[in-house]
Amino acid sequence: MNADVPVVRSELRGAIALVTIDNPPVNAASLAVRTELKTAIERLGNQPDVGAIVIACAGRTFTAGADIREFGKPLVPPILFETCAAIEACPKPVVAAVHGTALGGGFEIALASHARLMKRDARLGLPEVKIGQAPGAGGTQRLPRIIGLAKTIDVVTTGRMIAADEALSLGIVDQVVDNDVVDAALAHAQTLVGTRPTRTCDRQVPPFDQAEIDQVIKDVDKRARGQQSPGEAARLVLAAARMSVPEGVALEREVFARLVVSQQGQALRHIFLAERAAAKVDGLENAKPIDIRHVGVAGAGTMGAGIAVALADAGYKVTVVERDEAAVAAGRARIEGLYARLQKSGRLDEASLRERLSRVELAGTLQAFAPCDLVIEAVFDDLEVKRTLFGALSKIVRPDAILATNTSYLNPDFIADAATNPQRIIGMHFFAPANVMRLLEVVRMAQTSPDVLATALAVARKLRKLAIASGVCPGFIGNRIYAMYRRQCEYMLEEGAQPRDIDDAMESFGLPMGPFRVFDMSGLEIAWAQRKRLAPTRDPRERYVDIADQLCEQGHFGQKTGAGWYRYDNGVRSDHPLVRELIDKAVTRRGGERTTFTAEDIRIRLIAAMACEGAKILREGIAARASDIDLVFVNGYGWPSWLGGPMFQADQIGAKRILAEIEQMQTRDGPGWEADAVIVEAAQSRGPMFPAAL
Ligand code: 3H9
Repeated sequence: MNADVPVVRSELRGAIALVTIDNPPVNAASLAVRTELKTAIERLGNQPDVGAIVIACAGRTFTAGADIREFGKPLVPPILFETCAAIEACPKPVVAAVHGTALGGGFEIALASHARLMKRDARLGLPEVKIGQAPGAGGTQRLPRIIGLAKTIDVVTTGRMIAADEALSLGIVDQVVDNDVVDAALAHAQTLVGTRPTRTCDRQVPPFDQAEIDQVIKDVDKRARGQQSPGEAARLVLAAARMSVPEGVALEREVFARLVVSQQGQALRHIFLAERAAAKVDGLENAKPIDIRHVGVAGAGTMGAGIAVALADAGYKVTVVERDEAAVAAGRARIEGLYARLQKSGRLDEASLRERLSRVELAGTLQAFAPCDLVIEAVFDDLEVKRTLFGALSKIVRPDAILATNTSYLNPDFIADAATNPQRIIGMHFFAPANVMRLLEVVRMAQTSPDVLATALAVARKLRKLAIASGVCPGFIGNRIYAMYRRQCEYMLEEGAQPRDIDDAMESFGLPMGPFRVFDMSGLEIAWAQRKRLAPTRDPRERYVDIADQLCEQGHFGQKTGAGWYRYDNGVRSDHPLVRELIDKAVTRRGGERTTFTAEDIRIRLIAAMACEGAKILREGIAARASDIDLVFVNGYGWPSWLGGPMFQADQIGAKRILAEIEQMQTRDGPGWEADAVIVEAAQSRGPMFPAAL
């Protein structure tokens, strides 16, 4: 933004001053906005020919709140609460005209105004917790004076959006408007000329039941699972019951200042900005996405069924093909089962269920794919099976129809090779359960055309998935890094750690489940099959731990067989004596020396392993940015967003310590553990290895 161009303009419409914030793209309350808005309100409030004021925003939305890019830098006054205080104190009535979304500080500007009008399709919200903050410009103090403590706690701790009908019924807005909201606000302001402004801070918090509120706050802490900001926000709301607005706002500022520099605050802002960055994929400047309406899914196993449901949920017509009648029937049952579960959980009503199911047809012949614009294969992960399928599909679908492979480990270039016109082939790597998991790795192959890549990204958006563009390599971004994480987990067993030590360490760090619990939940047999497949090509110098193979040989396939890395009796997990025995033998074979690992040793070693591979992935151009890797782990591997992802965490530990770990891996664990130059250089310069998206 050019510093000389004003971002707030005002004009007189008769006795009403219209103040318009114009700070694209989302009218964030930057320093210039805060300053100019405060100055305009103070000036107009004292201008004799002004009877009332309307605050509106230009462009697509009302203000989206404080400018996130200013966070973490020294705050330059006026800070937003001062601008809000000037609005509330204005001697002339101030009316907010909300369109688009009024979020965070944007909603707080509206709350400080004396009246609020909103467009029917507009939404309000205090989503600060999602970026690791609590509202800091009066939101936790003014909103409870309008809607009470319990409802405000819900709004500030979930960060959910409030639609117009709800806002009206809760008394947050004075009017919901179908036509031009600025015209309506000007008319409303006219009716207020000469009246005394009604200030929210003069209102009392409605009566409440202290025991009920205490319980609500306990529930918030439990649901937050380690994230600080929801609890902080809830406690600020509670303060509104015993403090004046200025006192409560002073407390808000203290909390805000603490959270903004906290590691969680930085991590969550990094993730927010990382998502925006991930949407910008190089090489698509002139690409034209193809219109996709009808999508085929080859294979109706767990993955195929989940993909079909995700597509039907997004409104696509879906054709699912299985090899014979029995497989078609099983596929149909699987898809109906997924929907039945959704219905049982109350997330889908009968009418929507019927509507979605009506979009899905199943067939026993590949010819059924003929009218499809895109076919996604989710058949058995075997190169020849997939090549045969792509060869056959090339003859059935239109020459411009896109073919996507959902392979996790095979080289998609070899699959593309079997099709005519490989420019239209792409990888779409879904994560199970495919109708739930947000991550979609979109794999750009050597010959994939930009239009096809742009189309896959557009489909991902329609599926409400987070698409991360990946290049071709074994395991793509996520599974390739995860494999190195897994290897270090197993190496630590061979050095004397128990699965529980490693799980406890990673769970106390913040992961919802430690690695060995995850392995048991997913099942051990797929990785076993993969290891057997790769055995002939494995580098003999590579350190290899065979405990998992031995477990599989003894039928330990994880939770579903009652035993894996742990024993499971009626859902109760306990250590398994066989696992201990295999670990003891492995330690003895390695010389008998046992290492005692602290939780910190384990955490740092595993993050170093991920950083080591992540740096290589970046060097090879498989991932465009380190923040894309973080997004993969947050959206596909259960990392809570408040940890910011493994690359972010590696920099929190620091390059020097990470390098020291990797150097040990290199001498101890054989090839594959060399530190990339970016890590070595960062350790020397004490700079970051992976600059965050902040
Ligand atoms: C707050 O208000 C604290 C206060 O209580 C107290 C203060 C003292 N700042 O998402 P999009 C950028 S905390 C700076 O793709 P959409 C975004 O990075 C704030 N920039 O568009 C992107 O930039 P680029 C509470 C922001 O239409 C561009 O705008 N508010 C901000 O899909 C377009 O964004 C929030 O947490 C910002 N606040 O969605 C709201 N917001 O083009 C966060 C966006 O360079 N924002 N940008 O990549 C959102 O939820 C969505 O952006 C919004 C638009 C719904 C507004």
